[in-house]
Amino acid sequence: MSLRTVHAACPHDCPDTCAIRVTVDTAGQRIVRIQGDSDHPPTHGALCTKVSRYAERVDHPERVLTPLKRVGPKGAGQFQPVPWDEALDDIARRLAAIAARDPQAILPYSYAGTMGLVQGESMAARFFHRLGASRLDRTICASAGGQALEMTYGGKLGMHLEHFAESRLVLIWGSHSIASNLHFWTFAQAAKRAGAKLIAIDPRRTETAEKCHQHIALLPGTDGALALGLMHELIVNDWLDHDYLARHVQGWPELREEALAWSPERTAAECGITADEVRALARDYGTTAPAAIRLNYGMQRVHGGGNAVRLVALLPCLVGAWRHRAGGLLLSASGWAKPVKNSAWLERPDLLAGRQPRVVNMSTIGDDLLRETDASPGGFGPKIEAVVVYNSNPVAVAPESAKVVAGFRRDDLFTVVLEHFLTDTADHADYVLPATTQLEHWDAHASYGHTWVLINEPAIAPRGQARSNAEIFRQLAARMGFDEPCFADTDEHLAANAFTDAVDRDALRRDGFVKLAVPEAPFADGGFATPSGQAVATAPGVPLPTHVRNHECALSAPELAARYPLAMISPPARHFLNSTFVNVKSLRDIEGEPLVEIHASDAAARGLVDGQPVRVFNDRGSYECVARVSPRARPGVVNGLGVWWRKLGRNGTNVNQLTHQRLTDLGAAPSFYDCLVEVAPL
Ligand SMILES: Nc1nc2c(c(=O)[nH]1)N[C@H]1C(S)=C(S)[C@@H](COP(=O)(O)OP(=O)(O)OC[C@H]3O[C@@H](n4cnc5c(=O)[nH]c(N)nc54)[C@H](O)[C@@H]3O)O[C@H]1N2
Ligand SMILES: Nc1nc2c(c(=O)[nH]1)N[C@H]1C(S)=C(S)[C@@H](COP(=O)(O)OP(=O)(O)OC[C@H]3O[C@@H](n4cnc5c(=O)[nH]c(N)nc54)[C@H](O)[C@@H]3O)O[C@H]1N2
Ligand code: SF4
Ligand SMILES: [Mo]
Repeated sequence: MSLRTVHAACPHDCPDTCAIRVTVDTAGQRIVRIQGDSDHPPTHGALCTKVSRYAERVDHPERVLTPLKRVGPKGAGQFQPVPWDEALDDIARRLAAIAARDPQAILPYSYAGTMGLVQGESMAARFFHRLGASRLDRTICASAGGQALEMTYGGKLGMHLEHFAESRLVLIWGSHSIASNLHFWTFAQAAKRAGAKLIAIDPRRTETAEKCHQHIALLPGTDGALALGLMHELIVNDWLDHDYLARHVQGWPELREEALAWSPERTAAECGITADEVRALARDYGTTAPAAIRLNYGMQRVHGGGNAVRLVALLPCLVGAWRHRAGGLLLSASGWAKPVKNSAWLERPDLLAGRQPRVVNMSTIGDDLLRETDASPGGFGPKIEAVVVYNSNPVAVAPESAKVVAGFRRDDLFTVVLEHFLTDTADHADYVLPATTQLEHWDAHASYGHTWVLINEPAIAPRGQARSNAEIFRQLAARMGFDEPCFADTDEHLAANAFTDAVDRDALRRDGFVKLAVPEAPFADGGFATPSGQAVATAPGVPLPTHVRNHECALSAPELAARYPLAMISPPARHFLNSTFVNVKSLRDIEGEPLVEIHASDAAARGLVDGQPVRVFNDRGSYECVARVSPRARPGVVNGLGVWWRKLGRNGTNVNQLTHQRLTDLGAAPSFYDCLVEVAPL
């Protein structure tokens, strides 16, 4: 047996972006071992359960290994294999016919199935820019918090992951780290062993919250109020860093006025917690240094998510936490890599050649697939006639599934899906094209949870007839007659040049990863990336952040709450990654079956017992699953875990049957966790 070990990077939408070593038997193309790279400081050789079983995904018996053409009705998932040339010729012919009328009737739909710079938006972006297709606003996950960070700090910038180990107080705010940010949890544990206090702020009593010293179970969508209440206490007790505020915060006097309106009592009433919890949390935060906040995207999936992130992001400025490298905040670190990514070269927006195709928000795909042509000024524009999906599973993950499904079932919609598996979305395709996995292709990665960049070398040859996303778009480009030289760039060339010369390429190839040059304590002396160089509370054209209530809650929508009194959040399941891995049996067996966690008092009021099949419903639909009567749920809030594949669920639905398409205050993102429901026995 001849063994070879290559450097890889985990491609999944996870802040950890682990460095991986893959060992293969080159003769048999067998995957021998997949292990974390112990030399990589932020991820130190540990992989999560999902990816340590990656071979099960790559060599899954149900993997799509040939191009497939639809033979049954739309959505039935009935296909027959066809040769590559036949599929690509037909797809190019049909796209060209639509483009001849208006290329904007073609919509690319992609997200972070892989976070790779090559198999994400490189050749695909070149292709759609050259075509003049509609542009996709990629809002489904992080744009509310992202815009909030841009407004406050001037970019998606935050602490180094590794420095959390030295913090004395760690607020784990809207983050189930053990599930979704495992390597952060390792550093938080190190801090705990050294005497730090850990506090979780989360409506759900997660395994992470359980292992913290304290858990504050606020109502979903009330984080902005909590941040203001904390500021109130920091002000009245004078736990402020006046020098830092004066020099490095723009709009502090106005923010101070706003915060003084949020007494602990008012805050507690809004958040569904006690005034003493507010006071004690403020005391801990105001009197412990260095204090660090690990904020995660879960808390911004509500109407006021953007304002809430702005308010939480200002807290470290009030107490001067940024002065220490182990103080401050981390929501996303992706902005640190922005200057070293060759994005314009990878994606070539110049191929638009002055055209400005309309922009479609991926989070309202349900409504948008059902829209007719509206050519009036400011109108929707042409009806969507074709969708090309890659790195995403919108039928499962987008809000208000009933509409998404109806859209994808349109007989007059031409749908191409690049996939590894027959997902709920692939079932709706006219053509499914077999894509390679991370073990079979080149890529280059930055991270949103740490400050390193990584390379991914192919470990095995493509399985079956699979081709990389970039290769598929290269071949479509050739058939469409796009003859610009950039359409000849190979995957290896794209990966090798994904970063600027600021990244040491030899070291990247040799070690698999390189650390970015980011200051130890980036805002110790201000220096934010905003125009003023200060953290912004308010500035000309930038309104003061305030608490914005949920679209759907008892205070904002009392009539709706009378019919649907329970707030439902739908955070990630630990052994799935969004809808990825749901079809890997050993992982699905750990998760069991689709369920909703409900507090004993809410269960008793509805005559429900643990394990009972239930219907979770609202005006948008009904989702059948099992009730788990559990202290993980707080009164008034139910937790529908994970984005299951609809076809593996009880009645062919998942939680998104219940969610709506109303957007967040900033960033035009979905508000998945801002959703009222009722639960009844089935
Ligand atoms: N295992 C696993 N890991 C993942 C993912 C996955 O699906 N599975 N998803 C990945 C993706 S796409 C992302 S974007 C990242 C981050 O994804 P996040 O969605 O941030 O993931 P979590 O940290 O698991 O969950 C967020 C936590 O926020 C809590 N929460 C919900 N609503 C509120 C609220 O209003 N306020 C507060 N304070 N808390 C709230 C939830 O109960 C949950 O415990 O994780 C990534 N990592
Ligand atoms: N109710 C509810 N809904 C949610 C969330 C929630 O918390 N609650 N979370 C939201 C969040 S944070 C996000 S980020 C979105 C995620 O939504 P998506 O980005 O759609 O993520 P996945 O569901 O993981 O689907 C990714 C797909 O890409 C495929 N894929 C992976 N690698 C490749 C590749 O190299 N080539 C090709 N062609 N395909 C590949 C995988 O097989 C998988 O089917 O979901 C959102 N939806
Ligand atoms: S999913 Fe996250 S924790 Fe798991 S291997 Fe990938 S990057 Fe690491
Ligand atoms: Mo996400």
